[in-house]
Amino acid sequence: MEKFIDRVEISAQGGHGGAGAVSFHREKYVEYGGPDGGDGGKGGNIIIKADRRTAALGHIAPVRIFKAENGHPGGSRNCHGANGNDLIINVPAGTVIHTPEGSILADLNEDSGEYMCVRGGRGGKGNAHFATSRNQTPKFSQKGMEGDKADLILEIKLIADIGLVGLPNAGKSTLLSRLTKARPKIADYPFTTLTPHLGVLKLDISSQVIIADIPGIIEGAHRGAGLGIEFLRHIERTFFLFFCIDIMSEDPEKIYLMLRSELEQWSSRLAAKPFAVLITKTDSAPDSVNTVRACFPPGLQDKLFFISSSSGAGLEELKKVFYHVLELKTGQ
Ligand SMILES: Nc1nc2c(ncn2[C@@H]2O[C@H](COP(=O)(O)OP(=O)(O)OP(=O)(O)O)[C@@H](O)[C@H]2O)c(=O)[nH]1
Ligand SMILES: [Mg+2]
Repeated sequence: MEKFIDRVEISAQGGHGGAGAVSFHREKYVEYGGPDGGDGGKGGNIIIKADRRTAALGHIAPVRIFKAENGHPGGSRNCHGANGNDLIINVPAGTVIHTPEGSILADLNEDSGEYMCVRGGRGGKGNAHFATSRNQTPKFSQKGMEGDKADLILEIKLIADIGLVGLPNAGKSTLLSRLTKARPKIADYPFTTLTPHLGVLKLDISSQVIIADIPGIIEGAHRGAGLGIEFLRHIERTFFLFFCIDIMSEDPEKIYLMLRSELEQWSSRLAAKPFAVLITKTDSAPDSVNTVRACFPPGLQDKLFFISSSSGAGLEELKKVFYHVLELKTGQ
């Protein structure tokens, strides 16, 4: 399977401006024609554009250094050099552009969003501009200017409404495949999911919520344990989180608190999102429901849901949560 590339560092440079020309008007019987060197063309800009057909950043990674076309030099007879063509870099919607230091320059959320990351250099003026009463035959012109340069980081943040958070093997991918047409890999070993997946859950004819399945998180993930927590950025924009916890876990509340604290390490905004706690795989231990329920404090009781992706038990109950998420989404 092709690796899903969701972060690339690039160097972008606008095209160099074309040089202005040094030229003199030539015509039969006119001995001293005036200067007629045209201006150089402007260097091309680089534009990063959100494009619906682009799904990842894999096409950018091997290139890394982007340079727009240079402006063409000016010609005689006041002929203006052609401008360099702009270079367009297509990226998926949801790509954030930031500096290596982390300041966000653009957030290409909309399908048609675009951001001019570097401008091409100005073309130089031709010698026609420099004629004065004291020097009617200037033999010099301006060079074109260099294009702007920038080192940038492009990062995809998937746009989902609900994020699934849980230990590896908690049943997140199974839930996604039960609720949506997405078919992430499912297996009974940890870290089956290595890259985020989205699934679309149709609620009715006109509404849907998008669910993001991400890799599992283990204790210490913020220090790099397991697959780390970098991929949490994919659920930063969700409106709602599902903490998924296997009913067979020894201490479900401890797992819940651990997941929460790992999220907190990534961003307090992420940790503050509305959420539900989904106790998964209830078919494997139907008798444990009450014991597990009792593990959680009173304040969390109305956020607890018991589900089985295998039998479908409890999934109907989730509907009201999905409609609540829809309200959060449309009411923003
Ligand atoms: N009995 C039962 N098993 C389930 C259920 N849901 C998932 N499983 C099993 O649990 C194992 C892990 O499921 P996944 O969906 O891959 O778990 P995950 O949370 O996506 O795991 P990672 O991708 O590693 O983080 C698989 O063997 C599934 O078949 C369920 O409702 N009932
Ligand atoms: Mg998975």
